[in-house]
Amino acid sequence: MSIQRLDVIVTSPGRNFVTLKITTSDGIVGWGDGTLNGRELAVASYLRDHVAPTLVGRNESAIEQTWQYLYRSPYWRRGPVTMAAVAAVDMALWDIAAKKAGEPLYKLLGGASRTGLMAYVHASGSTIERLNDAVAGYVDQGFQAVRIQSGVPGLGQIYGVHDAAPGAAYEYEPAGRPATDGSEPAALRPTEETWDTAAYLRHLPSVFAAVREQFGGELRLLHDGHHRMSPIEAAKLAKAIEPYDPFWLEDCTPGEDQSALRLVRQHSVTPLAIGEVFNSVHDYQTLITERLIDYVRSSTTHAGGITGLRQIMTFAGIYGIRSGFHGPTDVSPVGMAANLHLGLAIHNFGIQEYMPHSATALEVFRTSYSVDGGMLHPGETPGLGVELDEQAAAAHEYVPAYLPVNRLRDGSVHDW
Ligand code: EZ4
Ligand code: CO
Repeated sequence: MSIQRLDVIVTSPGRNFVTLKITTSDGIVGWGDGTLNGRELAVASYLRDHVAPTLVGRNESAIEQTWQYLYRSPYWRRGPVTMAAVAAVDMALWDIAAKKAGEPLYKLLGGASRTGLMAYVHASGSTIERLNDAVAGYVDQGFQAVRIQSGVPGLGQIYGVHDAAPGAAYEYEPAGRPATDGSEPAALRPTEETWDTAAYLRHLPSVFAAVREQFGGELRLLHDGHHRMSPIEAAKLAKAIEPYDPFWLEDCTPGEDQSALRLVRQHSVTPLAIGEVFNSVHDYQTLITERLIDYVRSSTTHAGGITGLRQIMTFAGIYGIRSGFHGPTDVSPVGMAANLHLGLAIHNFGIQEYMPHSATALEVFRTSYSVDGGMLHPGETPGLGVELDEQAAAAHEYVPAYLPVNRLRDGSVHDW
């Protein structure tokens, strides 16, 4: 048996997704997610032009060997485009292997280490009152962990903050269809947001205080700093929110500066999570060996698939570091399912981010994972348990969409 065909499907049911379909000579189909928010077509070309031609005729069951081949043979290692492409192939091959075995994928990864995966969801509001309303909606649904993001007085729209109608799903999509800049022919530009770290640092402790006041001590509260602070600013924030017992502070500094977290650790016991923009175990070397983080934020989609993320989690496990896999809507349902199977199997699972996909996206991707009482489960369907409906996918053409640009008040570009 061998790999017979690889097809790359770019579809945009409300947002863009890159999906790889691998078909074997005996007609089994495997699906992989290679979505890279704002750079989707780069991954699609990498797969179509550089990967697909080299894989036809290879043994589809040689998953580890194929991973190493795609990682080492191009000479140019790592990087988000490469590793999203590797991820797509890796997931599709694991999907095929599990379908051939007639088992849900987690059983091939060592079987279930737990009965379900604790999820955290996104609550946000332009004001503390609106944020608390959003948190209350999730608590009513049985969620035990909530990420809290709020507006900052004096700033307008900021990343990750959206006022949902009471009781409605959080359908905020950070990648917006770009505005045209008025030129002819029209040039597309990401939208722009204004940022002020001092204003944010002054405000955020009061947000934690208000949510704790309303919901008590048991609810797990998370917060995402979106890479916006310098090391000393991050230390200040980590220390300031410590009395409110945060579950974690995410991306307090730009992740690529690994030693920055030494300074944060010196000042605070607030647990730290980082890694959604990382793509290999090497990005974590200092963070893990020096125990500078508590949670790994990578997803299968951006870290070389199940094989790549499993390497990271094995390494992290030796240091007692747990998973907090990235699960935004720009990880497709295929990537989400891969996260869930891996999370169910590994010993050092921590928590799983859960941002539900839109109804339109779920008409294209048919899923069998579930959420119940705040717990996720990948389901018992053989393989990953997600199938893409190609006819439905074809109805949604790619639309350019980019994450916003973050600027300080003086117009300079800021980390975000
Ligand atoms: O900014 O997935 O923790 N989640 C996040 C996300 C990321 C987007 C980037 O594509 O920070 O909203
Ligand atoms: Co984040």
